Amino acid sequence: MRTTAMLAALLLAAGLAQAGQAPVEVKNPWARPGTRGGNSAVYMEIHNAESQADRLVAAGTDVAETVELHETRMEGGMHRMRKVEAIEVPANGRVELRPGGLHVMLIKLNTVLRVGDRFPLILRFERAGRLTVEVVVREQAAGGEHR
Ligand SMILES: [Cu+2]
Repeated sequence: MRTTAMLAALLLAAGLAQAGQAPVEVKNPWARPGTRGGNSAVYMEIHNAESQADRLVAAGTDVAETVELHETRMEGGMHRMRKVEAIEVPANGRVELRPGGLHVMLIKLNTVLRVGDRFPLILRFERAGRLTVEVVVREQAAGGEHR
């Protein structure tokens, strides 16, 4: 299965990454509720304490068949999503994944995601290596809109 292969690749990459003080920190990871077979998206703040920029290059989780890095842009008055190769995390800075902007796209959920549910998400950074975060499912913050 595609997810399994991806997780295996992430685990391999993690084994090669150097262990050390966490240079990258993820705050408030959350996902929108979703139905089995449907889609969802994960949002978070990524902080980088290093003096060099890092990049989020992959993400994986068992709750979805496919996981992609996406950005949403306004085009002709409409929100359009597209896949991106990586999400830049500036040196001594942060990047925010939020509704209407960058997000981790969960495609074809293997399970229902209800408000209050939690699931692990593996993030792979070019420099910082692998990081697993616990994502909580909650309703979208007021004013935000996905798609
Ligand atoms: Cu998306």
